Amino acid sequence: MILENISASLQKGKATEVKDFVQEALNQKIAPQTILNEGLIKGMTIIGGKFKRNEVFVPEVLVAARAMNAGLTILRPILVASGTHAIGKALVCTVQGDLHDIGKNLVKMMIEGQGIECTDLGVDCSPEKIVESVILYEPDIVCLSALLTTTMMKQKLVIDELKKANVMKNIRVIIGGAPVTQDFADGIGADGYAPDAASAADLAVKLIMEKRNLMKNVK
Ligand code: B1M
Repeated sequence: MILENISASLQKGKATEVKDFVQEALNQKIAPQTILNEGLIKGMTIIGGKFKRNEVFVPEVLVAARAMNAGLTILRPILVASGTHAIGKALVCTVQGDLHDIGKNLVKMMIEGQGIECTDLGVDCSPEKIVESVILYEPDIVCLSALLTTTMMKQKLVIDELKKANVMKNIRVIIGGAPVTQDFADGIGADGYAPDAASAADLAVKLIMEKRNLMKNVK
């Protein structure tokens, strides 16, 4: 019932209600992951379907997205609490031309939950900005999110620019987002693809561990 309330309030864009229901669900000892998947993401998926069928439009989707982010502010500390000490560093962003940030925010949250320190570059990030940030922050992992078929090719552009800047050997690039697939990731030379935020976090840990072992063998 409470999960349905979260989903319904999110669809109406009622941010305060969503926050209250998320808190109530936590008080009822419902697992944070269940609240996320069966409350927040479920509501957003329903809105996505209505958006596709032209039953709702950008303003409704925008308020629903704000309500989703409001709910995530309550869940965030709990979902990231498991990470105690940093095992590595990640840079997360949504690529140039793309303003969708909910999936990216979830990836950041899950990665932090695995004890990986995260720098969030936000949305609409140009390849130049990403290259500069890689040089500045020296992350182990770069996470690129793209939600539009028109922006997924920007993920390739970022990898091309990272190669040109000669920094690919120090990092591992993970890509994801609704239109992205493993085949696409393989085709553009990404080090990994994850279908969802939790898998992205698992993959980040795996790649950091592999990278550490590789470095050890080189020394
Ligand atoms: Co947009 N939008 N949108 N939108 N929007 C989609 C993506 C769309 C599929 C809707 C549709 O038509 N059915 C469609 C894209 C079509 C396409 O390209 N094939 C679309 C469109 C067309 C547009 C505009 C062009 C609409 C317009 O203006 N006419 C416009 C573009 C703006 C721009 O970016 N330049 C636009 C705008 C917007 C809003 C601003 C209104 C809003 C975004 C608000 C925000 O993010 N703050 C919005 C929203 C909310 C959506 C939908 C409804 C929901 C997206 C979402 O947040 N889902 C979306 C429809 C849909 O997806 N059903 C849609 C929940 C989120 C948890 O899922 O982001 O997929 P998602 O993340 C998942 C996985 O993809 C994965 O993990 C998450 C789950 O754990 N993942 C990764 C994501 N990044 C990852 C990175 C990884 C690994 C996994 O590794 C690094």
